[in-house]
Amino acid sequence: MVETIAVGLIGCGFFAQNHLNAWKDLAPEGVTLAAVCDIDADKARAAGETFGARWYTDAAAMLEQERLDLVDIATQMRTHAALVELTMRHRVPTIVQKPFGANLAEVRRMVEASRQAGVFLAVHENFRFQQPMRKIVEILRSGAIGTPNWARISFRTGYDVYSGQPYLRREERFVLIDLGVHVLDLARFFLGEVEHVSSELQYRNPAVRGEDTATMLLRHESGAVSVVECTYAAHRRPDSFPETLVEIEGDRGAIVTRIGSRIEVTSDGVMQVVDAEPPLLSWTERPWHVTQHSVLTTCRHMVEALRAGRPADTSAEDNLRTFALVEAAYGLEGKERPEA
Ligand code: NAD
Ligand code: 89V
Repeated sequence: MVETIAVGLIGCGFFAQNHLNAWKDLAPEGVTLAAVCDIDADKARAAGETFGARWYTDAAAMLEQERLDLVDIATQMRTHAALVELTMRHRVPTIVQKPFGANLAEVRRMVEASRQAGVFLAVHENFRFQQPMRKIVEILRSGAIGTPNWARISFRTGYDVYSGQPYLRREERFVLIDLGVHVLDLARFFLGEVEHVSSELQYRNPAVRGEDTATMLLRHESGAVSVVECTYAAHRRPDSFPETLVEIEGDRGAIVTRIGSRIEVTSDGVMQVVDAEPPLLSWTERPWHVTQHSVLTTCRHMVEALRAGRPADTSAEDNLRTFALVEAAYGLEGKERPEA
């Protein structure tokens, strides 16, 4: 009999709808969505009533009144530090949506708060948990392409992300912190730690404030080199949203992904196709389903790590390394990445 995990969700906005559904789907695995919270009472009430949870408009009140085993923070980045400070003070294990914080100083403070408290803190960095990305790591570990020494990790879209997330238009630091954080994390996931990063940022869409295109060049500690790209300003057909397209070359072969979660693996001159498309769930729909499905696998991973008493793969300490790459790509072009 597994111990029940009572979850409290903070933030019931656009993306949190996926978290709500994921926690509901994990009920057979011993997870209960006990409480939800949003400063907007209409959103908190709607989430509470739809998902059968008690609802609050004040996170401090929720933490006082509930006995929670896990808090899931799905608010925007500028609110994360204060909410994490609150949950660490209550010694409640916590997951935070990406971007972990608004800047490196905040992220370091959150990591330190979790270290001091000795309490589980992890980042909901779901790209690593997408089915095709996990399959790629499985192929790399199998040795099928030999030692990986070059990669391109690419998220290029013109999909209208602004209709669901209008605040993105107003961000001064935009695509690198919003999307670069995902693809830089994938670069670490596939090729290991990074010793050098350089970047070029572009402002292609005059209707948005921040940079909407980032092209990064990374040298990994292994000696491998990767080109890591993201843009919300591409005009392509077909549009690959929300898929990350990956090419990795090794000394025995290559991995190339195509739209539709199709992975072409060449090993010693022979090419095979692997279908890594996630299933459609009752609450997922195209084109978002690859992302939505990964929310479920990310939440499941968090619960498993918590139950096992080990840090998540995307623990606070791990994600600090990804966040440091984002900051390096913004500010220290061509220099060594800041120490995590
Ligand atoms: P949103 O603005 O739609 O939702 C955030 C909600 O948090 C709002 O309803 C707001 O009222 C509430 N809120 C703010 N401060 C609060 C507080 N102190 N206590 C309780 N509630 C509070 O934003 P969103 O688009 O859902 O984005 C939320 C986060 O999810 C962002 O960090 C974003 O980057 C991330 N996101 C991740 C993915 C992904 O694939 N991982 C996709 C989209 C968004
Ligand atoms: O992660 C995000 O915030 C989203 C994405 C579409 C990439 O999932 O913008």
